[in-house]
Amino acid sequence: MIEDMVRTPSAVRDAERYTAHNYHPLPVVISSAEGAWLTDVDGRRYLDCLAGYSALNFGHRHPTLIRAAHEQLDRLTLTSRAFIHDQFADFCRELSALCGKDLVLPMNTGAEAVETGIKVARKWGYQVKKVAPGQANIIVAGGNFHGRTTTIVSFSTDADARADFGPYTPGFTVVPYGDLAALEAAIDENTVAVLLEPIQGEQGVVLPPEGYLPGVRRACTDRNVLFIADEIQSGLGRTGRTFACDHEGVVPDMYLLGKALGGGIVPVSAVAADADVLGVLRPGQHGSTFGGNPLACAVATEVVRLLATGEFQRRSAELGERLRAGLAGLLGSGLVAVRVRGLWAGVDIDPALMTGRQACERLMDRGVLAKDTHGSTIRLAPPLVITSDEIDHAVAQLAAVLAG
Ligand code: IF1
Repeated sequence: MIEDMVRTPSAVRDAERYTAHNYHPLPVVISSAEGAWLTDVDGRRYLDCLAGYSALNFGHRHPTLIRAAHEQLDRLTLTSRAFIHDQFADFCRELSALCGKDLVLPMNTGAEAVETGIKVARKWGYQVKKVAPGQANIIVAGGNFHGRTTTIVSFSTDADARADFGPYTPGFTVVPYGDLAALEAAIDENTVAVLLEPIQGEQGVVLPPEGYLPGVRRACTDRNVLFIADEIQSGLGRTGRTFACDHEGVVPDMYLLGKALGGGIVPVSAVAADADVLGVLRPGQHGSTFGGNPLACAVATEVVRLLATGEFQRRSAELGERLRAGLAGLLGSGLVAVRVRGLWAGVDIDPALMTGRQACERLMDRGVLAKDTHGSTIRLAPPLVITSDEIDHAVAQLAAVLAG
């Protein structure tokens, strides 16, 4: 059955028949990948401009990361939180140094990191800020995407992500993204945290207004509120800096990390914060079966070391300017708006021309894989190993699609 599915051109439809979540994937079945390139079951090659929603910042199968995984697979893959293993200390020490924070708490998926951040902020609120029991409130932004657990979708403003998953978790206040006055007005004695994506990915790479993030930082400091930055998609080199917050010199109280932290090999996420915040957790109060497992730590430590060189941040910044110039050249020729930071772009296509989905299907026919976010917006987020020629190639294919 599986063999048949993979071989036949209707493999995607067959896969959708046998799976519950409907991602409405593009009609392509990938069988191998290297660097910025994917190969499908029929041997066709595609330039990857989605990079696993930014989980593949270092490219497919980066040799350093694959080697680390192979070596660890031959030694130890899993213990438990009850027995520390020999990869754990390096991972926590080197990731905390990269973040400039005292402590790191490893989990697996981005949503688990977000849930952990919510739990830690609430516990900090009750034990440190002395918020009345059960009254902790967290401010979030409209247009947010932080994952798909029932608590996280409770504060989503996306009907598709939220509808019919109630009853919803209370304790969240939604304010318009980018509106500092609204955020300041929403803070009260029960506010324990502000949870934000520094750049909103799913909304179509929506950049914060100049000064917004520093303003949030100041408001949180002044009002004794934790600033939690969800850098699961925007972090780890994607925008040309280690963290998207770095562009405005903002240091949050807590970083939420995931996606690229696992090098495109294993799910790895983490919460990084100082001891006065993460220290509220005592043994037995939080954890997970696979969080911080030896294989995850071995790969993620090498990811941190790749980032510590600054090479990927530099590539993202320099090549991002080439991407920006290329896309700006299409404004008025099918594009109505372009938003770029590093190698991360959201482009709005003239809705009269086509939808984002249609654009992505036509790009696929031209050997470029990208993903629409909604309406006529598509996101371009190639692996940071992409070359300048490949960027020019991707832009040229988009130009051809827009020209019809
Ligand atoms: C899907 C979107 C992107 C994230 C941020 C937490 C998470 C994500 C900023 C949760 C995950 C993924 C999930 C995937 C598609 C993709 C996505 F389209 F959903 F919104 F990237 F923009 N914070 N984003 O972007 O991390 O639990 O998935 O590891 O669920 O459709 P996760």
